[in-house]
Amino acid sequence: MTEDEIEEIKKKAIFEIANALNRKDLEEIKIEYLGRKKRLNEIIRRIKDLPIDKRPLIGQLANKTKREIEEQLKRREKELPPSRYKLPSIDVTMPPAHLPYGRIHPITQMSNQIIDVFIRLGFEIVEGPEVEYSSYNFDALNILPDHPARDMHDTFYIEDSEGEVLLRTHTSPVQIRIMKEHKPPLRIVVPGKVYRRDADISHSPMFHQVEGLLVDNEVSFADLKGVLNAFLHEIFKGVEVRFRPSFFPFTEPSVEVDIRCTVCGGTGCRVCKGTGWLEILGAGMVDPEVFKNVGYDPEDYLGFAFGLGVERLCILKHGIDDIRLFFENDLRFLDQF
Ligand code: FA5
Repeated sequence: MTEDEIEEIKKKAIFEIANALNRKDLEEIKIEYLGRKKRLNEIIRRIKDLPIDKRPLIGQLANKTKREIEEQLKRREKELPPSRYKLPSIDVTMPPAHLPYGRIHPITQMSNQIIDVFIRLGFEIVEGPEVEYSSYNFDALNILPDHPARDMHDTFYIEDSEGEVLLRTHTSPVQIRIMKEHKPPLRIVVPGKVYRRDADISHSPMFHQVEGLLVDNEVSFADLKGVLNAFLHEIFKGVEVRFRPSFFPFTEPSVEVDIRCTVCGGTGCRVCKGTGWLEILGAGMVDPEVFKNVGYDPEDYLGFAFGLGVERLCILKHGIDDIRLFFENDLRFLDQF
């Protein structure tokens, strides 16, 4: 072992240190040159095998070289940018962080529940456009040109050169679309969004309806009552139901259906406005004029239709007092369903 060998080691180490690109390289160089069983320490360890007169010189040179390499390593370390991707150690046995689960919106849950009941009763689901011709939304349903529902104050109209176009105000125009394309027997339910210029604690400018339509040769008001009773008893177990005469331009006779107030049980409260009853849907026997508008002969066919507000049902089922809660996207509210 000569001074030249030590000098050679020093030169190589300095060259490698100067070319190190990161702290990991530096760490490897340090181990290679200064590690316990590596180059310089190996020389120091073997000094005892040298002739006695050479030992002090080689020993001093080896120690000096070691110090110089250490200094060079420190200097280069300061030049290099701090390592950015220092990975923390990972404990693979740790349980994972809690991931919040998404859930189905209460209105969608309610719609699905409603549709499920009608599927079991043999109805098919169909959908229609939310942007609709006023001829389908109003005229074909026998809603005359001077009807207040057609007013700009009640309905969102859309500019269109093809004719009068609007955001549908109910799901009933889908009755027209289906009857124009299909011959009876028909048994459909239509879930979907509808739009009106309404906004207070029980009315929203966008809300959801489920429409029902059944057309066949022999259909009676008793069939309508039977289907709606079966439906309401599925959703509100054991609740008392009443049918009240009403008016819709597209059904004759027409009814509104009430259930016993789910909040006070019928004694009268703020929600049922002291009446003990809550209106839940509109329904009736399809008006012969509507059949004529879609090309059916009213002598051949009879039918019933109904339309219910999904938010209304959801409010009554869960005892919620403000419809706007459904659309504010506050997770503290939505997480409860
Ligand atoms: C209709 O929309 C008729 N098309 C229903 C119908 C269909 C009758 C077939 C006969 C045959 P009405 O305007 O009453 O009817 O609305 C039906 C339900 O929608 C109401 O009972 C109410 O629950 C709900 N509703 C009406 N306006 C709003 C609103 N702005 N926000 C939330 N729910 C509403």
